[in-house]
Amino acid sequence: MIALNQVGYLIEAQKKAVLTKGNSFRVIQIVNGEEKTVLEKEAVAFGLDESSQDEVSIADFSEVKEPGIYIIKDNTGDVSYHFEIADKLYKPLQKDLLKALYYQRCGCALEEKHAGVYTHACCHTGEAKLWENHEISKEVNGGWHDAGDFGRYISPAAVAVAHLLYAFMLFPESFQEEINIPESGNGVPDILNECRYELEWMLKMQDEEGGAYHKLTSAMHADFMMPEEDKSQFYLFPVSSMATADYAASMALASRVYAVYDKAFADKMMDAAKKAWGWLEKHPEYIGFKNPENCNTGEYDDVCDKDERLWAAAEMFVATGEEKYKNALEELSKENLCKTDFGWTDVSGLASMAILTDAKKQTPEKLRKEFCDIVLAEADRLTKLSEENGYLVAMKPEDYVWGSNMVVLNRGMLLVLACVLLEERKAVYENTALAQLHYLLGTNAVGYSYVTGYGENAYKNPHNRPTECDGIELPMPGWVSGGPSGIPYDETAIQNIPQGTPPMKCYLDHVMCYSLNEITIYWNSPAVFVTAYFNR
Ligand code: 9MR
Ligand code: ZN
Repeated sequence: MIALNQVGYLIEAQKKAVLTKGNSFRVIQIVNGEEKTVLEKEAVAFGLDESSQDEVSIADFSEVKEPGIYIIKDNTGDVSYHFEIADKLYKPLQKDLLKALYYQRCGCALEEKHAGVYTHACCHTGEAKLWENHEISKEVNGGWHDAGDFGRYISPAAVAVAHLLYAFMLFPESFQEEINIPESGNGVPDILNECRYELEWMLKMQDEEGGAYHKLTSAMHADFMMPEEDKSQFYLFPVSSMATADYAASMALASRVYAVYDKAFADKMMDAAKKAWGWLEKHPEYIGFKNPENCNTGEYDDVCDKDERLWAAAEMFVATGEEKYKNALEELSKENLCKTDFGWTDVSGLASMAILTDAKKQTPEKLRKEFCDIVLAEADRLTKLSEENGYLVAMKPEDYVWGSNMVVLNRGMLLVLACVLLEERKAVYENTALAQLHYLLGTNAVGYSYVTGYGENAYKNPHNRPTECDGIELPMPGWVSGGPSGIPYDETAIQNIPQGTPPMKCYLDHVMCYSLNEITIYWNSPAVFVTAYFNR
């Protein structure tokens, strides 16, 4: 096999393909259907890659810089998929990664004008009952379906929105184009229009005391059906401290971003953030969430809420500059948290993001430096990890968990943040960040591009109810798959992946493989962040 980024490479970027058999290669440009060899070279033996158990060689063709369509052939007769060399290469990808969220909109119809062939009627509009008191109902329509299921959960929502809003704040020039959603053309960038759909729903998810309901789902996951066919009763599940802290953080962040576009909306979100913060003060103890009996929808449980509280303190402080949030931030910073992670379980990296990208630099210099050093040290660690990996991805065998592509992309985000922070090492971090994207788009041991519609061998069967039920052959483009997991959970994966398969290869492009091939809003959002950086 010859594994490479099937979308392709930026003109000035490092370009490396991975050969599993060959040791020399030719780069061939396709010109008017004819093959033209532009480079012949030896590959460099790497040895055994631990996560895939492949003996690989690295084919470095960075010197090829002429824009065009290419393939690579090696001395064993292996041929790569087609790829492109060009500037602004990841623009369409970024657009579709973001547009994918529009397809998750709940509580409205997706019209042909915006959804093309992927239309569906309005879904999930009934009132939800409180799980703990069925006598009480609330209207909480809207938001994005979380994933391949129809549930809507606060922590994942908060994290996904945060990734997107930071992408916009840091790289606004990458979001000038419209993505054809109902609000397009209203004078507000579409990324903010799309996020607002989620934020408006989130505003409804707060109880009178300021706590955020952990989730809004049916009791049991729906069978495979179109969203509008799912008539099950939805419930509001109890408030958790994790969800409430994520809620405060994302609302504070959003209030900052939207202030220049819609002051009233921004103020409303700041009020919601303050109310949530008030709840957190009243409840300093950890209040987790466990699925009650007779409920199997997503749990999103976490054993610790300190990272969520830290993120909330950071966002509240950056948004308001108020002393009490600064004090909380300083206190919570002493907790033993990694401060570099951007996933739904550990959001402490988002606190770093808030502090380090705050243009007003309000955080005391000593604390700021502490966060900065931690982020840069992690970027160095990831760079080393990437260099020591046969497929150039900053992952260890044990990192292939449910949603491993999120780990890859969150690491990409961290590297991008490091690029923003340290000019001197920007080239190095950019290179490593791109290597994570290359892995996602095909430089991996299974030879798939893990984004639908992007790459000659893009996966096609995401675990996503509308995709399976809409009668349309191809899934909508721009969906990131969860990716390989060393410990698969679903039946299909367990039955079909032999024990002992190396973790990078524990993947199936199968619709029933929810632990390997689902889609989620928060696996796309870090991909938007990373690609937006390279589309500046
Ligand atoms: O992404 C979540 C992953 O990190 C967890 O290991 C897994 C099991 O708890 O749950 C994943 O989240 C799923 C959620 O529970 C329900 N919606 C679909 C999500 C993606 O599979
Ligand atoms: Zn719905």
